[in-house]
Amino acid sequence: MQNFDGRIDIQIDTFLKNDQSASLEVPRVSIDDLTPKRFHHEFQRPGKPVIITGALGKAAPLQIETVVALVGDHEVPVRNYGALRFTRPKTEWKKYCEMQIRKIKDYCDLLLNGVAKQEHMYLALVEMGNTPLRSVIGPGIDLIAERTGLQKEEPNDVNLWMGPSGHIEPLHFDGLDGTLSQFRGSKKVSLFRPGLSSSLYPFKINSGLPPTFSQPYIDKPDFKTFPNLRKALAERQNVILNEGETLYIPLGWWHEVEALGDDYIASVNRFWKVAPVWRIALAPRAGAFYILSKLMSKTIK
Ligand SMILES: O=C(O)CCC(=O)C(=O)O
Repeated sequence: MQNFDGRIDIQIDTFLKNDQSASLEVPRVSIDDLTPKRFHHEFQRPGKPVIITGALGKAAPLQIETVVALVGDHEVPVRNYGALRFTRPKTEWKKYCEMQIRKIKDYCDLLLNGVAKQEHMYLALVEMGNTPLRSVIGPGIDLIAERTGLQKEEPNDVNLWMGPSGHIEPLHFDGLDGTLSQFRGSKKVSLFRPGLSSSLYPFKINSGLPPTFSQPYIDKPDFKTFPNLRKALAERQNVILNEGETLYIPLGWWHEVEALGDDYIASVNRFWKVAPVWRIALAPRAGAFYILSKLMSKTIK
């Protein structure tokens, strides 16, 4: 059983202070200093996370009023985790979350009146490519494509994430390269390299939860149930992603994302082709998902 009492928090604080996470820094690079050649050699080819600054320009901060004016009437799926889910061990969850269809403007009301925070409701991964909001959030992402040489993984374009401060999107990895761009507010992103996967205890296939998600809570670790988690935590990389910044998350890197501040955040992510394709061998678990998705879309070459 997961222990949620105060004693364990104190032990964790002491543990985290003594670990090596402070020395594992993710570099920041200005968009002006990037060329496709540099990005490919320093970051994409070796599969190294990097924070890109200055790409989003005046589009950040993206205000809720702009979102409501441009796409308020769009109906989208909203993740509803419920007030109690994060008080229970993830191993007791029956499914990842409930999904509700809402108009974006109605979700924004819930963000402003505190209900979204109380009920852990998150507007996540909502495609905005064919909407009027693209004209605001798209140019920064297009600039990133131009300066990094990253190539969009069709058919996805720009995905909107909006949520209350304090929300934590649980630790998981993706089967593609990704960027997360902070259009309003800031986020804390905890990163773990793909080689640490077994120490992060992914859910088993057929457990009801996706095998791309990790079972333990990394900030309330239960070392009795998950003893090897210590190894992963010793290499945790914490990033504060500020408004206007973009984090490159290579294929297979585990990431947990916490919304900071005291009201709401807005972010946009984009998935990119993995290049060179042999990189899937460096992240075998994510590579398996990559190959599976290619087979399913019948585009494997
Ligand atoms: O921002 C978040 O809450 C999660 C983002 C994410 O998982 C991603 O960009 O891959």
